[in-house]
Amino acid sequence: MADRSSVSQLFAPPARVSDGSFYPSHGSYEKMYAQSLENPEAFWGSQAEVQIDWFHQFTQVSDCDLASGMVAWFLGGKLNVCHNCVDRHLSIRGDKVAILWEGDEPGDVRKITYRELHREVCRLANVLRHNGIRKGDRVAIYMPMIPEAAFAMLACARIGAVHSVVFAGFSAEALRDRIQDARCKAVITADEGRRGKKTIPLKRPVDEAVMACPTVEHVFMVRHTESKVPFYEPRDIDLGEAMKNERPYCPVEHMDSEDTLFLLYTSGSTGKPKGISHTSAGYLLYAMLTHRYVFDYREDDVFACVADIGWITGHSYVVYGPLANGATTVMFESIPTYPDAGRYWDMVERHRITQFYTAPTAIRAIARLGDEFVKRYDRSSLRVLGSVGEPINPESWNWYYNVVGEGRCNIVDTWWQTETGGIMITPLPGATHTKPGSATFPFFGIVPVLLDDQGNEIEGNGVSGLLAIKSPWPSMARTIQGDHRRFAQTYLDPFPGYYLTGDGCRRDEDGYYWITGRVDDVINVSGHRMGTAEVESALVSHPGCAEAAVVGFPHEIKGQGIFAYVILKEGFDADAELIGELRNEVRTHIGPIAVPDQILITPGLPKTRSGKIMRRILRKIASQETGELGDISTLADPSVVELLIEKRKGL
Ligand code: 6R9
Repeated sequence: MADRSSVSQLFAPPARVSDGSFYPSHGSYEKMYAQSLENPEAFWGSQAEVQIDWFHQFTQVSDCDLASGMVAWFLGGKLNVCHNCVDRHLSIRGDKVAILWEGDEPGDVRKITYRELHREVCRLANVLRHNGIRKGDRVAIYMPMIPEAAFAMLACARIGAVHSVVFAGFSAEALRDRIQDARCKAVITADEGRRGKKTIPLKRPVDEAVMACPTVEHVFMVRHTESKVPFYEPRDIDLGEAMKNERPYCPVEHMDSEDTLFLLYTSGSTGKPKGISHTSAGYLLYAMLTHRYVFDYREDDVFACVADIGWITGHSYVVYGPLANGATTVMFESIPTYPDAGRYWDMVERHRITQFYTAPTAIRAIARLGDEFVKRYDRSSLRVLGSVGEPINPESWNWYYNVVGEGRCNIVDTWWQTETGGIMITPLPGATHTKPGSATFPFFGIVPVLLDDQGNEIEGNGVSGLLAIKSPWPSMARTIQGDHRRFAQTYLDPFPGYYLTGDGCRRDEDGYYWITGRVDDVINVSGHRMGTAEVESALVSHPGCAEAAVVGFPHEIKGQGIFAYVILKEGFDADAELIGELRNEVRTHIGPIAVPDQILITPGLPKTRSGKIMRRILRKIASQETGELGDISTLADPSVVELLIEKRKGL
C-alpha cells in the first residue's frame, strides 16, 4: 500500500473540543499513557475501583500470561454488569433518558428513562427466570434494532445468563450453527424487523433454525411489526404479554469478575465462525473508559453509535459503554439512506446528538449523494465524529471533517476488533493531532508492536509489520467458545508473548499507526468480517460447483467486495441462472452480506504443484492489478492465469 502518511495533513484538535475535554493536550495524554504502562496494576486497579460498583472488591488486579493463554482480571471481585449499567444510576439519573430509539420512519421515537429501563429489564429477566433460564445458560438474541434487544442483553446479564447476539441479517442456517455451537437454551427474537421500509423476517428463520437445535426450550418473541407469523405454543412465548405478568423488580445475580458476559461469533480464516468469549469486569471497565475518553463523553451529551447490536461495536458503544456511564444512547433501527441520504443529520438535528459514530462504508455511501443532504440540517450540537470497522480513506475523512463537522469536530478513527472488546488505537478529542486515515495512537494501557514474519519486534518509526499487542488488557477475549486451543493457536501461539491481531500496520515517521488491512483470509465487507473459507464452503454446497476460491477486491462503497472464482462440475452450464443459484446458495448459508459481487466461472485455478491455490494471484486478477503478478513460475499450469485475466476483463 502507498504511504499515505507522507502526504497527509496534520489537524490540530478544534478549539471547541479542546476547551472542555478531559485531556486538553497531547502532553497530558502522553503522561497518562506513560503512567498506564509504568505500573499497569496500579493504573487498572484504581480505575476499576472508581468506575465499577462492586458487590465485593477484587483482591488481585490481574493474573495474565499471554504465552500460555492465561488472562484474568480483577480476581475475586463480585459485580453485576446490568446493575452497573442500570440500577446504580437510578438514584441520580432515574428520569434521564437512557435509550433514545429512532425507528425506521423518521420521527418514530421512543424515549426510555433509566427508571423505565430498570423496570423493563427486570420484567424481561423475570420472564427468563420463570422459564428456566439460570446463571451460565446461553441465550441467543436475533433481534432488530429495537429497545427490547438492549433489554434482552441486560436481562441476561442481570441473571447471569450468557447472551449470544446473532446479527439479524444472518440466514437461518448461520443462526442454527451459532445456536448449536453455544448450546443455547432459548432464543429471543421478534416477528420481523424493518429497515428502509423493507421487512426482515425474523421469527420464520428462527423456526427453521431451531428445528435442528434440541437444546432450545423456548423462543421468546417480541411483536414489533405485528404481522402474522407462525407461533408454536408452548415452545413460543409472546414476550410482551409475558412481561406484563412479571413484577418490575428482579434481584441481580452476583457474578465473578471472570464469569462470561457474552459470546459473539465472528469470522476467522477457517470455515467455522468463532464464538468470541468476553467476561464481566474487564470488559465493562474497558468499554466504559473508552466510551468516556475516546468520545469525550459528558453528562448532558446525546451519544449516537449507529452500529447494529449484532456486531461488537453495538455491544460496546450502543449498550454497555454508554449505559455504564449513565449516558443517553441512541438506538437506530433504519439505514443511512432512508428516506434519503440526510437521515443521519436529520437525527442529529432533532435529537441534538453530540457524538456520532459510524463506519466508513456508510460515509462513502452518503457522501457520493451530495453535500446538500448534510447542509440541510443543523449539526451544531456535534462535537466528536467517530469511524470504525475498516480503514477510512482520506477523502472520506476530509468529507466527514469538513462537510459534516464543519471543521469544528474531532474525528476519531478507532481501530479495534471483536476480540479486543473495546477501542485500542484512536485519537483522543482535544489531545491528539490527527492525520486523515491514521488511527493515530494507542489507548491507555495498550502496547501495540509491529512484528516481522519471524516474530521480531520492528523498532523505530517509518516501519511496517504485523500488528500485535504486547501486554494483556482488561477487555481482551478470554477464549473461543468450546475451543480454547483454537484461541491459543489463532492469537497467542504464533508469536509467544503477543496477541496477534491479523492486521497489517505501518508506524510512520511521527509514530502514528496506520492500519493497512487484514493479512489473513478475512475480507472486510462494509466493515463486516467475512471469512473467505465460509463463502467458499457455501458455494461448493451447490451441486454444480466443483471448487470455489474467494478473495476480496477494492469496492467503492463497501471498501472490499467479494470476488468468487468457481469451477463447475461436468454437465453444468455457466449461464445467468446458475450464477443466480450460486448467489442464492451463499444467501441461504450465510446471509445477504456474504453474497459475492462478482462470480467468475473458470475451468481451472492457479495452483502450486503441491495443489495450493495461489490466492495472491487471484487477488491481483480480481483487483485488475495484473501488471505486477510476481513470480508465477511455481504454478502447475501458468496458462490459466492468462485465461483468468481475459475473463476478468469481460465481467
Ligand atoms: C470493531 C470491529 C475487526 C477488523 C480489524 C480491522 C478492521 C476495524 C478499523 C479497522 C482500520 C479502523 N478495522 N476498525 N481497520 N481502521 N479504524 O470492526 O470489529 O468486526 O471484529 O473487525 O476490522 O481489520 O481487524 P470486527
